[in-house]
Amino acid sequence: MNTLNKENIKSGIIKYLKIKYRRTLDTAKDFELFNALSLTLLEHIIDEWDNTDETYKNTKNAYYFSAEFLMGRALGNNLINLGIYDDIKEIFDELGLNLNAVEEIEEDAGLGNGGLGRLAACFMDSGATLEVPLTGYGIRYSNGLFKQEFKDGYQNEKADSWLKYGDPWSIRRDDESTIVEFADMTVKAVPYDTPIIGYKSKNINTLRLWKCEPLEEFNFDLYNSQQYSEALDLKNRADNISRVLYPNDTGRSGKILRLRQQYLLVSASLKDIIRKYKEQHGAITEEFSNFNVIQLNDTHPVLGIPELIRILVDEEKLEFDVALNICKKTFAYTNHTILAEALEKWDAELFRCLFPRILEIINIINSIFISELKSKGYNDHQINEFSIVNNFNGQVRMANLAISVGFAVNGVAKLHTDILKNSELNNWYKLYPEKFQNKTNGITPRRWLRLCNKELSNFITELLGNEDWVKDLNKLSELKKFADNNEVLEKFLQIKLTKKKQLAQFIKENEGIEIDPNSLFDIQVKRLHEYKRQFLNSLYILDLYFRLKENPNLDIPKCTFIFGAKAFPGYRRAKSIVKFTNDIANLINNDQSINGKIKVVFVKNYSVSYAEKLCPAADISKQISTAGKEASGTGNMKFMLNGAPTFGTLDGANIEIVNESGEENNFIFGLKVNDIENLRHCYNPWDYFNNNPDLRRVINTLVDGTFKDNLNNDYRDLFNSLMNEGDQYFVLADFRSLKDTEDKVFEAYKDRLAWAKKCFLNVCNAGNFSSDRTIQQYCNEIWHINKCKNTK
Ligand code: 26W
Repeated sequence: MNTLNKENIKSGIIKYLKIKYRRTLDTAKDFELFNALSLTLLEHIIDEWDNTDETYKNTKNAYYFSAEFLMGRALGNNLINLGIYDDIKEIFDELGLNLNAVEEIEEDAGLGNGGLGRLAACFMDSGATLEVPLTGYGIRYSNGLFKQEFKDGYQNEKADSWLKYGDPWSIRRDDESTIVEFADMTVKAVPYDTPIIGYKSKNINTLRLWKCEPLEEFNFDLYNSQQYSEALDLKNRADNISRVLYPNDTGRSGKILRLRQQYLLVSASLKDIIRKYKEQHGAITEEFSNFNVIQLNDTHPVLGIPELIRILVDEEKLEFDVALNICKKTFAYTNHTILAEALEKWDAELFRCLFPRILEIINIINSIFISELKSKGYNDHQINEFSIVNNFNGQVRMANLAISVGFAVNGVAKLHTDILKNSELNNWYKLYPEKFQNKTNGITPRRWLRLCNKELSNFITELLGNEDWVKDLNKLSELKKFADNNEVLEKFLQIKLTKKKQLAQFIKENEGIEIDPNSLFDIQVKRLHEYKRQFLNSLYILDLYFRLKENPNLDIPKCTFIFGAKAFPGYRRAKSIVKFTNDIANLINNDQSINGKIKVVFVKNYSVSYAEKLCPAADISKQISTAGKEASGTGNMKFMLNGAPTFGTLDGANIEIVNESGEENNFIFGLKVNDIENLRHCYNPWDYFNNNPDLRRVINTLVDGTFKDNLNNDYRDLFNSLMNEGDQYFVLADFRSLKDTEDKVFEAYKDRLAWAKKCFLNVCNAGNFSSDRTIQQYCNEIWHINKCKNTK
């Protein structure tokens, strides 16, 4: 970064303000400054970006195929990774400009639903920082995940127009566009490249996202004959493919759109990889897999397997067997969930309509696979379980395709991988034990500590004497020697209070609710899903409120319960839980009689940038999924890294978090996986309902008119989910244990320094949850790729 100095940054900003907006520093709006600063920085890194491409050319590269990249904002992160945040802040201060306002004007790139998409984003950061040749391939949705608003407590969805201020960090590469063919239409995939800047490194990796466009802007003949909408029809059909992240796929047309997205992603990306390979190595041979490895992020990009075979056989004229062998050495698959409904299955008939050749290839792969199973002595019943195409309903099972062809299958936390091996995918594990691996998830310490909590970062750096921990998070363990140092703990508490004040201010501005920074911040933020049990949390809070009304002297600290969650638009129960929680918040926040002793805030439009404000301000990280259901969780790691104890079940990565930081520094409750297995066949929620008056009282509010649900029967349906449909997620069974554990929190919170020590030890022990560790394991154990430093 030797070319960057104060003078040329300043002149760069002035130049771009002038040529893009005809503005000067005095008249520029925040979004204009955001663009001008971003372009100035981009200009300065282009050469290093090019050099990194060169550096990676002759070595093995890994490609992360993902339908989601939940990147969030770019500017602040890039400033941190370039190591120039403080310099830019100084320049802005000198110019009388507000850097923070410029950071805040940036829209999140919200091209993902939740953990899976955010993990992909963290992996990109770690890949660049570790200086490994890792490229991300995805889709450039014009609209990311919807913007969430509340009306009368109900969730409303609005289009997310993240591109409204431009996207200065991406570069459109028309010259590297590729053609993608569906049976009924041919489209163009245009790549947009975003630089992924390694932390204080000269390596700049690439995230390449495809935008779908028509081959021709419009049909000239139709336009001439004044059939204007018909003239634009093909354009609209092409644009629709990358218009929005995961449209509701309940109907046939939604399904078709999603399949088109998936095929667009894999077809364009594979052609790109093959073009580059041929430029470097000439004709394709089995050598291909010595230079390329593709990680499939869940089943969404699994169509890449038959598509690679199609390209190799039909276009490159390889034998089918050779093409299949190449695939077997090229693809690895990550599973992110054991929820049956999330394992993708598609009607073969849809494949026939959209890409019949792909279906043909899948059938050939399947018949080769089935002969292998027969020769191994499997019977028809067993073969049917393994079969890629389900003989009974003609559905293509994407996970089966991925596991049968891919050379590696991994889960995302120890428990999750064990469940895959021992139950969910046990038949596969017995067939191919060598394929199964665990790769516990991680988060990037750059965004999730260094950027979002500069106060704590600076303190850590001060204590350790250097910033090495940002690249080597295990260094945090060296902080343990301060765990009994009261001066350190006081300062640590002070930082927490600062972050709570900042959050309180933001919440006041954005949600219009005042919260007390001196209250206990108990935070549950994540996608809304029944298994994550936001409902259990709400029911608990309502019970606490009732008890407080009965006994105003109840011995609890002042508490603020914060929720953030988006519900899938078609997921009725999730939306009812949003409404219920908002109703509870309203009831409690407006009841003067409890003197603000508890408050509930459901922040709207939870996002990456909101998480960056919430995680550093939490006193308690709530991770209360039904044991066995949360594959890993990564929000839990973000809270831990910022010093919040986990209040959670023994599920997903919570288990590893507690192993690292000690049961005494966290609050573990509830049924364990084994308990649930044992209870499942004899579980009766009515037993709990009848035996626990407090529980009964809160559940009855769903049907006794305490809350109104616009006569949609939404609350009756929630009641039924608990009481008449067997309470699948064991909400009633875990209620008492949760409540007892909350009491332990209240007790522990009284002793300030003892509390601070728990929090501090969470920070000290978070080293293992760096995505640098995770990516290093992918490199060593799956991809077999090496560090490749850009030295040009
Ligand atoms: C088929 C459509 C679809 C798309 C996305 C279904 C479900 C999703 C999810 C939002 C997938 C997801 O985010 N899974 C999460 O992945 C994280 C990263 O591995 C894990 O930490 C979470 O436990 C898991 O729920």
